[in-house]
Amino acid sequence: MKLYISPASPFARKVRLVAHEAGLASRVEEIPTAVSPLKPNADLAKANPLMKLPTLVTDEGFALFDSPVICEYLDSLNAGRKLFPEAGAARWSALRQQAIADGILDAAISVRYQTALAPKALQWIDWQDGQRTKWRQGLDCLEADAQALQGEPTIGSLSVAATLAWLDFRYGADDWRKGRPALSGWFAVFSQRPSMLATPPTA
Ligand SMILES: N[C@@H](CCC(=O)N[C@@H](CS)C(=O)NCC(=O)O)C(=O)O
Repeated sequence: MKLYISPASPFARKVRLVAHEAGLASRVEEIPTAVSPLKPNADLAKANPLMKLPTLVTDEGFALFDSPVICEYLDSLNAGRKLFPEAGAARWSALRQQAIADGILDAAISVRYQTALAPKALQWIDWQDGQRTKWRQGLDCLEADAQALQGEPTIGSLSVAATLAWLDFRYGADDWRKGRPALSGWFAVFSQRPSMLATPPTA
């Protein structure tokens, strides 16, 4: 399988974490790929018309995206304990955690694109503040329900870990830990997992 990634991408990291936790890392060839909303990547477009990372091309040559779909595909090949709980409350809790983690990233990355790529005259501060509210409230929601992250890893906790690590990487000065002791305590322990140590974000 070929996995198109950027070493800085938190969505790609989520997939890489799943590959490690599912015992599939050796079957996934990581292909560093440059993307930007301002520079179409014609090569990546052959596999993913949205030109986003991560994109997975299976051994059969079928291209999969976006990260929740890729993660579920990898888990379907997982011979061990499943990372997507199969049914019931555990499943909906893990999928909800993934949705919150991905939503925080959608908000934070859109702000980063605007602050890093848009000219000063096009900075829309009220809109950025609105996105920051979404990501702050998402973190508060994870803090309130941090107990649900405990236990063996799932797609939910792996998504949350990829998101928190990226916030440290890109928005370290914002200090998401402040006022969130349960979430930061959980993350300190989870960060020591071999899958986390094997996939640090790099610029
Ligand atoms: N919902 C997508 C989001 C993927 C995404 O936004 N990836 C970023 C990199 S972290 C990207 O490819 N950006 C390039 C672009 O927006 O053109 C997923 O879960 O995979």
